Amino acid sequence: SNPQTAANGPSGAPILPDAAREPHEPAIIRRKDYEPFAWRVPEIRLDFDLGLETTRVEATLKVTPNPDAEAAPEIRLDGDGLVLESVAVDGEQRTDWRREGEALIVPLSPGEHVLNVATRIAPSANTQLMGLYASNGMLCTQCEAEGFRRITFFPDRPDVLSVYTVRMEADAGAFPVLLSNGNPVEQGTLEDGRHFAEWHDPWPKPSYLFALVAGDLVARTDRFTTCGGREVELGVWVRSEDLPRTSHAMESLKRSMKWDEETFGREYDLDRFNIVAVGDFNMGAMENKGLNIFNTKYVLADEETATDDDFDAVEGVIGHEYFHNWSGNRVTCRDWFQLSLKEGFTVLRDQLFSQDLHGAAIKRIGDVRVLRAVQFPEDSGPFAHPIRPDSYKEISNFYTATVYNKGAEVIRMMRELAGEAAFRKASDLYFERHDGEAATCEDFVRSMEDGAGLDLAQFRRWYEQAGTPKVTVEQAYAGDAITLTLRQSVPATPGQPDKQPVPIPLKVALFDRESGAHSGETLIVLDKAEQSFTFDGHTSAPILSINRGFTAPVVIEREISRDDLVFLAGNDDDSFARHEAMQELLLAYLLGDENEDAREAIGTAAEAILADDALDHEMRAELLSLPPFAYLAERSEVYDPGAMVVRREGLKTWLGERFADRFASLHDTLEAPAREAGPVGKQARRMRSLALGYVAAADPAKGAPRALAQYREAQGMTERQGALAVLAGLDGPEREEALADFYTRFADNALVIDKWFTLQATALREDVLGEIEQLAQHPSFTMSNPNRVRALYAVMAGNPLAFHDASGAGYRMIADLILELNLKNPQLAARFVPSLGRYRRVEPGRAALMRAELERIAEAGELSRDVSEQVSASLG
Ligand code: 0A1
Ligand code: ZN
Repeated sequence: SNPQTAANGPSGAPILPDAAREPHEPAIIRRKDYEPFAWRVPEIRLDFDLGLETTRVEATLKVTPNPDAEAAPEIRLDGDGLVLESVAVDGEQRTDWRREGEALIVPLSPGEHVLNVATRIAPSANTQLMGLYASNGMLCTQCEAEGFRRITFFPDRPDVLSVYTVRMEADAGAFPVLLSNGNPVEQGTLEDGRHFAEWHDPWPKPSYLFALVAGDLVARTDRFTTCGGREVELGVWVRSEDLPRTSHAMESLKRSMKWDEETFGREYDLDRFNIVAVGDFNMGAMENKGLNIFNTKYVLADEETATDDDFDAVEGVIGHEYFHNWSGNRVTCRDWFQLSLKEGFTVLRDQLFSQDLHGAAIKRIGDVRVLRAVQFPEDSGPFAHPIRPDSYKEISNFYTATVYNKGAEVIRMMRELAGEAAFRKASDLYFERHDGEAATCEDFVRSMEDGAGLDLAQFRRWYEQAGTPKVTVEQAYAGDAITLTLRQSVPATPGQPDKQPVPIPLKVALFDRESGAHSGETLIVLDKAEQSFTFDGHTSAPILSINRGFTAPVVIEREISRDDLVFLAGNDDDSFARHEAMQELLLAYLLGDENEDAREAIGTAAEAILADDALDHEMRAELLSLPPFAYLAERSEVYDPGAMVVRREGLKTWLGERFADRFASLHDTLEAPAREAGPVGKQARRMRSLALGYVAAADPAKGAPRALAQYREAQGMTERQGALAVLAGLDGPEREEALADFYTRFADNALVIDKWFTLQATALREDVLGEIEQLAQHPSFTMSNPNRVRALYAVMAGNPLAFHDASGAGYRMIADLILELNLKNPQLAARFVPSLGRYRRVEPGRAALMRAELERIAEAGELSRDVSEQVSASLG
């Protein structure tokens, strides 16, 4: 046999380095180097002999030369950690193949061929959770972005589209359910207690959308009839004990299908749509064609165990993955630099879906809060990249808030510029033009231009430049006219020292001081470095409301009096702008010099918000919520976490004292409404728990028994968690009772135990870092489950008292975690690096400690590509 078969050691274990291990500097992949693949693979058949310890895979590829590419005398197939058994071409065993690193190269003469490659893999040993892996005794796959090469040798790139036929054979007792993409074709029993199933997916797809699931699962089933009359069988597959928590997921799926028909004219295209919930998953969920695989966190929900926010997150993620069937699957990406083509668009689609279902205002405020707390810091940090990056070392590192959330904002701006109807026309054109193709962001922009009649020449800079633009606003009032002078600057980011102006659409309104009203909104587009806009007909200087609805993802700096902000916080008819005015008041106090008047203005605005009967309680709570630490850090010139905790929590206490009676009475009177079904109950629960937090901030001795009562009498997880979040930050027997009760009550529910870890790791307590150390030793803690790791450590990294402990012990804890997970689960490990990478913005003492931890990681040797790329970017 081929001497190179020795690439597999005597026991069959590969002796080649795993692709995830990078002894050298990882190579840089560049967008400008794109070349089409030399071959097409119109069809692939996969035969799986499934087992937890060993799985055998036989792949049969039909390959033909790609007429759009330069001809090649061989085919290069990606691989990663595979044990190669045999290679055949057109039915003949071949020995003239060779390996280049992990890749398999097979010489091929011109023309059509059938390639046969047999490999073996070890799902139980797969701790990276990429490729085929085991979770709670079941087998499942994750192939995006480059996981398919861990299953079989294949051109694992999104521009190679194939029709898949998959046959799975397994023990019928351990794996009674066998699922794959598309529609089921055949199933049957075999000898020795084994069985098989065959699935066929008629829609050509890239390898990253392949999926299979084998396990002891049960399904909630339902049906959906599409607008074109297709009967679709729906299934939500879970372990049997989880079945009672699947109805919300199923209802969300049906709502998603209907909404995409009505809003985007998109109809489903298979006879089956299956969702499987998996307990061990690196991300939220995955849009595999016809077989979405989900983190259990985004499927399972009932009132006992899931909060209102959890319910909304399930619905949003179900929508997101379902919407990918068109924006991602029917039209996919040419290469991974185009990731925002599917992700930005699909995030926008899921945001609009949630807005339509539950109201636009609250959803928009929440989405912008996430953008500012996560994406803005990324955009101003060492890992800043355009929504369409120019280069990467490890693509997994680019599943970022920039590609996803800023990507969505960029498409939202096009929608704003086009108007809803024209945007829909352009979206239809995009789907029609590129159906069945692997497209680019440029294709999308061109469809927007042609379909909506826009000129987006300059707008394309949003795809090219990183960094959050800053807009300053000056106002001059003369005669009866107000002139706004706007200046924009896009900050320098790594590799992009000089920036060009971008078009910034800003919705504005001018409030008349006397009447307190405005005479309509205008959309202005700032597309130069400096530009003036004049509005006449104002008999007195009006009050400017700008970037209403957050039409552009920018930072606005304007000179505005405190009184005018108080007016807008109490009266702006755009809920986002109203919320924004309140946030500006809060930021002015929290980021400025401690100032009695600034705090007083917050009190005046809060008074009006508490007294405004026209507000629902959810919006009231939204308006009265303090900005998250991540955004305060981002807006600080030099962030001093210790001082910020004192300032922010001090403000909370001050507000709690000032409105002590009001918050106590809200907590009392909202008890009954909080038990109601529907939006009224949800709104009441939100305000009630916020009020509880203010009561406790002002007077822990009053807060603790109130919180314990809310905990004990809670009718569902929203009330229970709301109470426990407050108690977790206090001292005393109430805290201990509730935490102990919570643990025993939900001991067998992993997702709720995650909350138990999270609630304690979030607490702003003096020795929270020591408590987190203890929690890491708790028998329920495990490094093998990503949800559990995030529940403790991702939360810890966001807790200013824990992470930024002045001793540096918090930074060391995160660095140790990164090193521990580095090879075991590189993706998960790499996600923790940016928290240390933000050291440039932190006061010098802590900054030095943070940087030292990054250096310690860099010197630790054998880093995964994921961690290595993040660490070297962070060190700059
Ligand atoms: N496309 C998915 C996100 C996703 C990406 C990578 C994954 O593997 C680690 C998993 C999921 C989405 O946008 O939902
Ligand atoms: Zn997505």
